[in-house]
Amino acid sequence: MADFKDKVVYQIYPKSFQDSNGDGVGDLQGILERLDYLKELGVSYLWLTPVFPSPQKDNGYDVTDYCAIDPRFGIMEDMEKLIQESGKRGMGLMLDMVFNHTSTTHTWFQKALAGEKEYQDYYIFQEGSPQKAPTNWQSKFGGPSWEYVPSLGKWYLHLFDVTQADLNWDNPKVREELKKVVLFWKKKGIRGFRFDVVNLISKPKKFEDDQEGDGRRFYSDGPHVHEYLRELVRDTGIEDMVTVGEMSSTHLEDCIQYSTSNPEEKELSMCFNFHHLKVDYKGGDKWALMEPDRMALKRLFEDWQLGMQRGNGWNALFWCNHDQPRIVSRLGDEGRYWRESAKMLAAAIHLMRGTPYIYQGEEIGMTNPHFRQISQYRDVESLNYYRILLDRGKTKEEALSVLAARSRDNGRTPMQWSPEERGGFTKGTPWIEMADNCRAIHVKGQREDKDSIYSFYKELIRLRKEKPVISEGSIAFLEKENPDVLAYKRQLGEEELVVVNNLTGREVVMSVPVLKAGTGARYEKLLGNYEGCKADEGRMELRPYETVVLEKRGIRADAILPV
Ligand code: TEU
Repeated sequence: MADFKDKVVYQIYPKSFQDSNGDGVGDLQGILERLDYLKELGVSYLWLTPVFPSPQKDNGYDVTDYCAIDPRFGIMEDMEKLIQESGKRGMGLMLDMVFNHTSTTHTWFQKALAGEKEYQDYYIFQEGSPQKAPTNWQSKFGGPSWEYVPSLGKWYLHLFDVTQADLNWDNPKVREELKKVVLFWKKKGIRGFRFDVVNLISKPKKFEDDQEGDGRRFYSDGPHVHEYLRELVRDTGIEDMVTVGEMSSTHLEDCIQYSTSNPEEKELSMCFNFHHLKVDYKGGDKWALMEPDRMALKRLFEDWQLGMQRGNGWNALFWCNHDQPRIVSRLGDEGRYWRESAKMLAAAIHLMRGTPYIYQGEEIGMTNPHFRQISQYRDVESLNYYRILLDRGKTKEEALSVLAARSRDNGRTPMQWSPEERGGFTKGTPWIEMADNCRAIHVKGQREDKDSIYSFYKELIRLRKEKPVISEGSIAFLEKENPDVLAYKRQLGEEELVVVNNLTGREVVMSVPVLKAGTGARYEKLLGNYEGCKADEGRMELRPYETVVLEKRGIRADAILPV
């Protein structure tokens, strides 16, 4: 069994982490320079988003060659050194395997285009008239998900950009090719993998129009997905490595199956799902703004935490990644309670049942960059949707305000290392602008400060390693009907933690029955983001965005309440 329950994974978006050669693009040498910082933070695994050769239409998620390094990030020797140097510091590298699709510049696709039947079978080509796509499915980035190739008289499927052609996993040759890729990196000393949208790999036998939606119900957690994953894991012998699947529009029962600990049915160590990050999508539409629905957020956490516990599955816990706006801008407060809210959000996630992921910059409370012009955006999805929003009748200002809240570029601005110009990220011109607050929010200012967001994350990571109740304990939810508070109890034998989070910027009073005198238990504050803790007989007063973690210190006849 891979050990991942008491560990924390740190996600690096290499393009925006650290530039070493002044070209404005982060690189592998840059990551090497920052390994000591990551060691000090205490994380155990580093997940690198794709650094393989790519035309970068989708920032590396459009891969041309899975077994090489894109020159903009460095050379293979840099990767080998990174594996070695991370290992010396007790950290393992995880690579991002984009196996649902390749770039259309991949030789396989090029050969398919040149008419080689063998390679056409690597992808999902369908005969058809140029006037009518095989189905009405929509691409995740906007527009149709089929592209017509006149020279072949066929359409190919692309669930993402038109330059990202979906692979045909029903073809055993494709599965063999991808196993070779995993083995190549395993041999190099990679310690784990993140599999991109891996629950989309199995498409239905028959392609039909979706009368209700964009087609996703036909291919999300598709017909052979579990079988194909089991085969990949078995044939590459990665059962004992840390593996995480990114699951798009997934289902609980499937995630239980993906992450089951049963060795006979081994698929992955854990799953990302995104349901909790859609609670501010109006009518489920990412591009329609709405205040976050906190009750929905709580219910989703409850369903997934309790469901995965029941089924013995394992969650990847996260708020942020390179596709998401910054969480402090989204569910916290960028102003007065910036520090408090960033810490509360961290505690809320890190102390649940699962393995936490930290996305670069989250540990210092990085915010959205507040871009004001379309020229500041780089992401293909944002650029497409800007046009779509205008076509739908939005004004430029309206469309820009939607992007400022929802664009994936919100999470992609360069890491803020120091108050110098360009945040210590590069000596050149960054490929995407820095956030406007980069002189105020940076690693340098927080590293030595015991009260900083950074120090709080460090403490959460340390506690997880130290306390089995966090890594192994069971979870139960408290205060279920209160939309303002996310509260839960963790338990392992005699060990017990009560975690209480005020999700609002207001003072909130809540009842905590476990704290009632007469229950015989005694609790002490283990962690929080304010001085002390306002608790009284079975009742707590929470300050704006307050988080309090109480630890049971044993049973006493003269039970006293927390300090
Ligand atoms: O993302 C999958 C995915 O579906 C989303 O998170 C996507 O960004 C969202 O639907 C857009 O609204 C993964 C990668 O994380 C992402 O960066 C890639 O663009 C995508 O797959 C395609 O490889």
